[in-house]
Amino acid sequence: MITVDSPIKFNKKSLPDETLLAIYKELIKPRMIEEKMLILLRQGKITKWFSGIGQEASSVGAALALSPDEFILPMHRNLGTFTVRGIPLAKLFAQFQGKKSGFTKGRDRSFHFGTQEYKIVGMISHLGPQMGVADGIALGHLLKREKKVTLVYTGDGGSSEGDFHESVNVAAVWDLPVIFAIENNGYGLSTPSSEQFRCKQFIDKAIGYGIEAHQIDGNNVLEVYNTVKILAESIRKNPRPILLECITFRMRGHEEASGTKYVDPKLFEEWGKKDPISNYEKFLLEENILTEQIITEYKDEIKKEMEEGIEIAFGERNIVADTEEEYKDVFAPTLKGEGDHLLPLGLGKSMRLIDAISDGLRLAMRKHPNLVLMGQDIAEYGGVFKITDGFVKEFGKDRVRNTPLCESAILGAGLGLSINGMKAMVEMQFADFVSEGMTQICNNIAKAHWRWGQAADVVVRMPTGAGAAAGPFHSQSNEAWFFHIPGLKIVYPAFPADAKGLLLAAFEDPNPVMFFEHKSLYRSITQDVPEDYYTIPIGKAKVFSPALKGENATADVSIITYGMGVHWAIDVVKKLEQQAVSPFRVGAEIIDLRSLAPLDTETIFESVKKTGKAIILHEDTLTGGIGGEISALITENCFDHLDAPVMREGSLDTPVPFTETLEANFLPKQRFEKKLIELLKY
Ligand SMILES: Cc1ncc(C[n+]2csc(CCOP(=O)(O)OP(=O)(O)O)c2C)c(N)n1
Repeated sequence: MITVDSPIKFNKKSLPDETLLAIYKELIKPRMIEEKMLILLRQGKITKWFSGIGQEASSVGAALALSPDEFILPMHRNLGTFTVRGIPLAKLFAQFQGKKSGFTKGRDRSFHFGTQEYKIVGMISHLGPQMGVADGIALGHLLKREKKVTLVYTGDGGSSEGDFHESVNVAAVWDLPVIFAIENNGYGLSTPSSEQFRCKQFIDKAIGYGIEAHQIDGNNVLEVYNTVKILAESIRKNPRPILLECITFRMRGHEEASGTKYVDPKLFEEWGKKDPISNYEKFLLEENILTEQIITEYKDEIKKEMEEGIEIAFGERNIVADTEEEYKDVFAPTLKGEGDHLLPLGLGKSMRLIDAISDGLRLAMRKHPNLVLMGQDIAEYGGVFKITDGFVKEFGKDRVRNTPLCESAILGAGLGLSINGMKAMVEMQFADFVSEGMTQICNNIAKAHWRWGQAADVVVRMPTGAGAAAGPFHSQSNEAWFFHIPGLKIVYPAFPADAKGLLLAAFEDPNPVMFFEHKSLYRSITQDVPEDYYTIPIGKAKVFSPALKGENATADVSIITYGMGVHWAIDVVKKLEQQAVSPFRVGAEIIDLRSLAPLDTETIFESVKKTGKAIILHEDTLTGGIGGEISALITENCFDHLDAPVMREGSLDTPVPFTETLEANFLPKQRFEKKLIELLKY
């Protein structure tokens, strides 16, 4: 563990007395709030507290050094960030108390919130994802030619996460104006640095990323303030990431319930002498800048503000749950016009699925100048499937960005761009690789609006599916991973015209959309697609009956499917029709879901109530697939109309095999035919 001087050596440089006093006042405020919180905790009036006592200087010094319109992304010990930014204490305490007037309406705890008003983006529990978000915010500033710095905190523990590596790496490659402030307090929960990393100090890590680094005494508020001021000024002129290691110590346990048994008591004694507040106070008194009278004045003022805040927050009635509101806030409302179905006007042109997606993407880039595309090899190379071929020429490299292999940081950057007023598309090179970014999608992006009202305007494109003998890591169907996550929209078109209209709708929608594109359909299916701009509403299925002939013909089975399943269903129905599987006429309504979330249950139920028989088909493995959910919905809602059990068919419950024969056996097409006949015979 690295130590700092005791007593701390302050250098006021040319700072005027008023500034030195203002810094003092800001420094004691979080300490006073914390001391009060610890009392409330003992009284059982609050439930949990992560203390930053001993670390106030790194939060306060940095926040004072930045301009109020520059984003800060704090962690769980940075109360000083919130107080310096001037958040009214009543609102802050209401947040801590889970009251309605808090920043998350009681939905998330403590510092887990963001606020555009105060330019703070609070953490999610997973720690590391903050850094990718900071990258995105900084990228937004860079692209808008705004000379602004973004500062993100992490701890010595959180810096072991892959997100640290990815985000610092992306920031380095893209010259992003970010200060990565590492508060090195020697512990990650109970784990000492010696069991967390092998390098001596964090500034050594910066060498590997090719970026600049500085190490400072994190307990010396003037050193933090002056350093961040100088670095921020320099970054604004010459955008680049800088790693700033703040050496400090946590004077209490990880959180109050965890105790401090795992810390050598000598450390508390040693670091107690290096307390950021008492040392600074002593310095100012010795310099005759501060007096006992001013100290009392400041403390009385803060005490009054605190007491008023506590009274308001504690006086606010507890939240009464309103289910409708809970649902409503999962998604950002679509602005006027965004949800409208824009019909195509012009004539169609024959396009393969891949051409239609490329065309949609191009039109979206023309329509939304703030849209940024990010993905591996998508720039000059045009992406592995060539969907963005030629895009760099038309839109430039700023907006069509090759990324390092850093899925998590890039998805985080997508959210960061959105926080900074931009739109983002992230192309997964293959849908399989999205597992690298699950936290960002499922915990950060999906929950942002419900947690603190921040729209996550991110489209994630997912080249998916089997059929090319590509083995278990380039063939998976993983839409069900996301189907279970509130806050995500999922689109999965089966035809070129739908793909284009739905992709354009996804870019109109301010919410995160997972856009699945079946790789085996990219070049195998062609359709007339309108060349102009149009959208198809997300959440609307399409129904058709391929084999029904004659005016009075009726369907006697509903096949509910999507993606490749739609084409398998059409083939099977046509085949059975041709064979005239006697005595059963195959009158089928195929419901091409097109969107999986929101799911068009109305269309499904309407069809099933008419036909009385339902089968769900998907390429995804059967167990835990979306078919199970649809089956349950049909049983619950259409039971009186059913003439047979609801059936499902999907791929085998194994990983996707490589060899062609094994893959064909894995996929459900053949079994579906048998199941369908079984259902018709029922
Ligand atoms: C991904 C993840 N793993 C584990 C945890 C549990 N956890 C919360 S804070 C913490 C320690 C963090 O240490 P550090 O980053 O050094 O910050 P400090 O608490 O010392 O300020 C751990 C292990 C978590 N929140 N998220």
